[in-house]
This record gives sequence, structure tokens and C-alpha cells, in this order.
Amino acid sequence: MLIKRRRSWELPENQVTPEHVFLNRRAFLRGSTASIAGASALMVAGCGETSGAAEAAAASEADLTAKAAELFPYPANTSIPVDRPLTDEEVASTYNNFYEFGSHKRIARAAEALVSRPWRIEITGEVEEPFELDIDELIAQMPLEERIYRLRCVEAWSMTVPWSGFPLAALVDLAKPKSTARYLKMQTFMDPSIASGQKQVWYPWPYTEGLTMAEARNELAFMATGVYGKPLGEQFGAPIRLAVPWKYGFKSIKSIVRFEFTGRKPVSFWEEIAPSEYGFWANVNPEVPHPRWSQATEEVLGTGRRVPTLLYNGYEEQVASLYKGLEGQNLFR
Ligand SMILES: Nc1nc2c(c(=O)[nH]1)N[C@H]1C(S)=C(S)[C@@H](COP(=O)(O)O)O[C@H]1N2
Ligand SMILES: [Mo]
Repeated sequence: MLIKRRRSWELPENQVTPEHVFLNRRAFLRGSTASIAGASALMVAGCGETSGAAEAAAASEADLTAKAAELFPYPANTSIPVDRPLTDEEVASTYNNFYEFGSHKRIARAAEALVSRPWRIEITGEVEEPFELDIDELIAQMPLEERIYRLRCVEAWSMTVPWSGFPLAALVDLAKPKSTARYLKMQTFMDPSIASGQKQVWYPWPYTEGLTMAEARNELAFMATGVYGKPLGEQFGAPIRLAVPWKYGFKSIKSIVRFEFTGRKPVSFWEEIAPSEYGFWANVNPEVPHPRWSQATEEVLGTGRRVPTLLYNGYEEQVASLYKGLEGQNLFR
């Protein structure tokens, strides 16, 4: 058991070298595509200006991402045990929920339209002083580490991935919330010109999620800036997404631009769409079925197997104390 556990932690480190090669190649490919587009735009003289700007933006995204990649691998935090093998990177990278780019799982290609660097982040609301900063300025100040987490989607599938990032508690400390802050509300970017899903006006864009301050400070609440030993691909929610593994996957909001500390409980995206099916807490519990299906088991992506789902997705020891005294609330949807 222990040996198996160690192995699953060590795996991503072993994979790091080839992944760096892959990343550099990807950055190179992007850069060169941009230059080809730029060059042909120059030949069609007259409308060079906007194309030139697009070229500069694409080049700087590739350069900034390559620069961010130099910080990898982040040191492994092996204190949180995981008893499942990692999901194959190819599987996890091609089966994603990211409604901004479509209401199906094959959004990876479409999500590449997202320009994930440079990326501004706003920290606002009930804090000593609201401020904005760049994603890489933020990363430079944070205690970086890699953790392997399980993710259980409310649709009853799961995966196990190595996130790189930092504890959300460190961002909370940087923000200096006032005592009036009771919740942390987070929001995804809003740009229907690149995210065609956001043209579907019946959805309450931008995607919004929230945690209590105690949840946000829990040791498991993690901000991921990378996965599989390199910066997040767009489909995973580049350049920064939440990972709260004891809750259903929809709480783990992607591509965050705004952190707002507030006295009022935020209404999240899925809660607003279907309050009888999705709530604020959304803690994993195999004994509380979704109104339309059982949550007792889950399909482990890439294995073709179903396994029993665990209370708090197996993280009861770390999080159960957060919910003492709240038993009357809808903690499990
Ligand atoms: N902005 C945004 N964040 C999101 C979603 C989304 O559609 N938009 N989907 C959520 C859901 S339902 C799940 S299961 C996870 C999936 O994360 P993954 O694609 O990295 O596996 O992202 C969550 N975060
Ligand atoms: Mo999900």
C-alpha cells in the first residue's frame, strides 16, 4: 500500500523531462503559426495592423507560457495520500467539462482560442485594499507544490491527476480579507468572441463559484496553475483554476479572473440554472443520489471500470470538521 502510494506521487516527476520537451515544442509551434499568419497578413498590405497585434499577442502568450514552464517541476507534496493510479494524460486532456467552449467533452481544440497569458487577476470585495495583478506575478509570490488529487464529477465519472499550484490559503493571506468576509466568490473570464458557449445567453455567464472562508483556508483547497508537470492547457482552465477534491467537479472553477471576498453567499453557475439539482455545498456523498441518477459508484476514466464512490470523495479526514453543526443544510448536492 505504502509503496504503491509513493509510486503514484513519484510518477509525475519521472515524466517531467519529456513533458518539458513537449511544452517547448508546443510553444514553438504556436509561435511559428503566429509568424506565418503574420507574414501572410503583411503580404496583403493595408490591413496589417490588427493582424500584427494578433501576432504580437500570440507570440507573447507562447513566450510567457514557456517562461512560466521554467518553474516546473514544482516540489511534490506527498502528505496527502492517494490510492489510485494517475489517469493517463491523454485521457484527462481530451475529456473535459468547460461549457464556455461547448456542452460536450471534446472541447480541447476549441479551448485553444483562449489567450491564457498575459492574464490579469482581480482581488476585490471585503479586503483591506482591492488590487489587480498578473498571473505570473501571483505565482512568483506563492508557495509552489505538486499534489495528486482525485476529481469526482457530479456526472459519476472520476480521474486522478497531478496538479501543480499553491494552497488557496496562501492567496487568501495575500488578499488580506476583512472580518466581514464570509465567502470567497470566484469568476471565470467573459469573452463570447472566443468562447462560443458564452453566446448561449440562457446560461448565467460568467461561470461563478464560491466557498466559505473556512473551506477556502482548508489545507486541501488548491489553486492549480499546472497539471502533468507543466502549465495548464486551456482545456484544464488555464492559467489558473480551483481544485477542491472533496466536492463535485463543478465547484472546481476554471480560468479565474476575479476573486471577490463577500459577506453574502454566492450563487454558483449550476445552482442558478437548476437549484433543485445543484447547490452551494456540493460535497461528494455516495448515499445522496442526484435527483436523476445514483451517486453510489463512478466510472474511472481510462479504465473501463466502475468503483464505489467515497464520502467526501475519500477526503473525510481533512474536511469533515468543516461541516460540524451544518448537518441540516443540503451539504451533498
Ligand atoms: N469555467 C468553468 N469551470 C468549470 C466547468 C465549466 O464548464 N466552466 N466545468 C466544471 C466541471 S462540471 C468539472 S467536472 C470540472 C472538469 O475539470 P477537467 O476538465 O479539468 O477534468 O471543471 C469544472 N470547472
Ligand atoms: Mo462535472
